[in-house]
Amino acid sequence: MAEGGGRPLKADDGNIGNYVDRNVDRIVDRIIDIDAYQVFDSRGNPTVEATVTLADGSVGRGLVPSGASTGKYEAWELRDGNPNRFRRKSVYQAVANVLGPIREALLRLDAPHQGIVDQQMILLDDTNNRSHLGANAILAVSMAFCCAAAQSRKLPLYEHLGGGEGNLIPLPEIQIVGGGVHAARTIDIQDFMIVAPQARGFEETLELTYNVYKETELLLKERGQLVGVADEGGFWPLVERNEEVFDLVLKAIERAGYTPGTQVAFALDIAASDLYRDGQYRLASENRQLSTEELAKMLAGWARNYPIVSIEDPMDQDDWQGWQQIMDVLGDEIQIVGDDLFTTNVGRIQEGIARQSASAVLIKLNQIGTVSETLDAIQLTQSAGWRAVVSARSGETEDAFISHLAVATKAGQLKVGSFSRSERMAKWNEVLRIERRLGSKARYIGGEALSPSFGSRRS
Ligand code: 2PG
Ligand code: MG
Repeated sequence: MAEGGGRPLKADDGNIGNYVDRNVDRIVDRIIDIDAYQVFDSRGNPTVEATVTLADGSVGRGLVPSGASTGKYEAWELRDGNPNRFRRKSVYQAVANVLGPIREALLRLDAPHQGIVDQQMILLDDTNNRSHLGANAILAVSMAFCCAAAQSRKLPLYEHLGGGEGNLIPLPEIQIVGGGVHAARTIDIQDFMIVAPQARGFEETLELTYNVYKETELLLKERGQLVGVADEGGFWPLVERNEEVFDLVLKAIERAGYTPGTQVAFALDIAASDLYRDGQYRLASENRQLSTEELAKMLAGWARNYPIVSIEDPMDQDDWQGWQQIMDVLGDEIQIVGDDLFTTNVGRIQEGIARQSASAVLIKLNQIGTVSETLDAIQLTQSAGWRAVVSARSGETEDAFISHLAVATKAGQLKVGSFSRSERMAKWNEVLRIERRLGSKARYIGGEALSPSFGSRRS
């Protein structure tokens, strides 16, 4: 453990806060208390919750999610590894790191704001991947401070994060069927999501999704193929081949009275890093091994046969050539999203931009560990003319910070899993609340979020 403290910071210290005038970096009252404790996520696994109290009485809370199909370059989630406590998954050390060194350092700050608070924790951790204090310890405090600062400024979180400009209600990408490591690999593809490009409003999109979701459930029941729901609330079906899921959902779309392609389209997360071993992609459910070229060909075939508008992680996180191939074949027609490839890391996003490896970046706070670095990742993505997709994790909580983040940064797209289970619905419901609060200032982006020009207009 680091001895508490770290060196005092100057306002221009370090490399975060590329925003010249970032809304979230307003100075607020001193931090007078920080608390942390272990709570539990949607899989029942332990996670960190922290509260930050300011001298003016404002209190903010931060709750950290957790991935299952994690990228190799993600910030480190610190777990105790003690076989006698929660099967090695307890987070008591991360909690102790908040209550000890992080608390001590942050209570000393004279003029706290998001950039300084985050930078202080980064310096205190002093590793590249936050493995000393734990990204779960750091993020809980970073989010809690952000919420306390919003309260202190008497602003809703989206306005604190984005200023008066943050008014863009995102296009939802909603999972209908879950697979991969979220469903014991019954099927290989992790997320079969739908988007509704023509729906005119957020609630209309939700209604359409609800209808397709319910029809899918009925169909699976009729066919005796329903196992239950996967980690993110999408159905866990008994199918022989990955492609059967397209046929299933297409049927559900039609039975719900919608036209596939125009009214409802597919967005996929292949989570290909989970399929990759020794230079090959293994589709275990079909007992097939594919080379990079063969996988690219298979995905191109799917894109010809089915109305797919977005593919996330089509290739492994280190298979940069594979990403190039996918961009060459599909990049003009389909949004190509990097999740494990980029891990919300500015350095990796920069590399991806230089190589033109994708056209969008999945944004997850706990992949990088602080609110400031997440905002930097979004800003870099948008300034390259790429699209940002704000995303939840498969292990989620009741916290809805990301709904505010998506609206505030005008990301344009939000992915939080399916249309069931409260940890998912909390995010959709929060967007409804934000939309209501914004009133006539709210703008729903709809299908425009997927057009290449949306990205470039943001630069
Ligand atoms: C992903 C996420 C959410 P996980 O891969 O995009 O679907 O999964 O949180 O397990 O990484
Ligand atoms: Mg993913």
